[in-house]
Amino acid sequence: MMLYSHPMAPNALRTLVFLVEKGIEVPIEPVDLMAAETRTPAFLKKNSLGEIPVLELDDGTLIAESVAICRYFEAAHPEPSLMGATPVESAQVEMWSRRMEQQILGPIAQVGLHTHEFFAEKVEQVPAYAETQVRLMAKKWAWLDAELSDGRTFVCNDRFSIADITGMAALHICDFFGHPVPEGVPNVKRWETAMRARPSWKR
Ligand SMILES: N[C@@H](CCC(=O)N[C@@H](CS)C(=O)NCC(=O)O)C(=O)O
Repeated sequence: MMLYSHPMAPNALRTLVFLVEKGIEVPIEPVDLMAAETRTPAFLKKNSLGEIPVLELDDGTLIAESVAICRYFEAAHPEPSLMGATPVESAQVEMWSRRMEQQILGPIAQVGLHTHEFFAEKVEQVPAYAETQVRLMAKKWAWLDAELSDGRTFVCNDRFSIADITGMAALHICDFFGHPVPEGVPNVKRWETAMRARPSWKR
């Protein structure tokens, strides 16, 4: 088994944090993003989208998409459950996973895509669009703050899950592009402090 990954890449980081939280050790082959190793013909054979992470199983099966890789490990190692242990929990974690991906990770990722030179050949960059996404983030943090106003530490059912890990990936992008969580969202700050204190974040 081999995980093609890089700790600086937010989606790869999602899988890495998931594995640390599960206590699973997997051999990792670093892929140098900045050297465009994801865009070489050899890597494109592993993932035609030229993106990490990619998991290669011993029989040659290739699994791309960070959440798909997490789902594989959740099924193979159910404990501790990070994607919900019952039908209701699974649905709730999925709901929050999608919310954290679409409402939080998505907009901040668009800032990176539309401003960093690395992505210039990948998307038609519109820096003004990035500015709209920075403004949108303020609204999204406020939305999450209202959701967390019941005092819970974690976004779903007050139990750590992959939905929090997706939020951690968003924090990582916020750090990289210098867009910290703004003032005035104390409930988000409480969640952020808890995430940054986790051993998996420090790893
Ligand atoms: N939806 C994919 C997104 C993967 C993705 O965007 N990977 C980025 C790093 S975070 C990448 O490898 N980019 C390489 C490139 O654009 O050349 C997932 O969740 O795994």
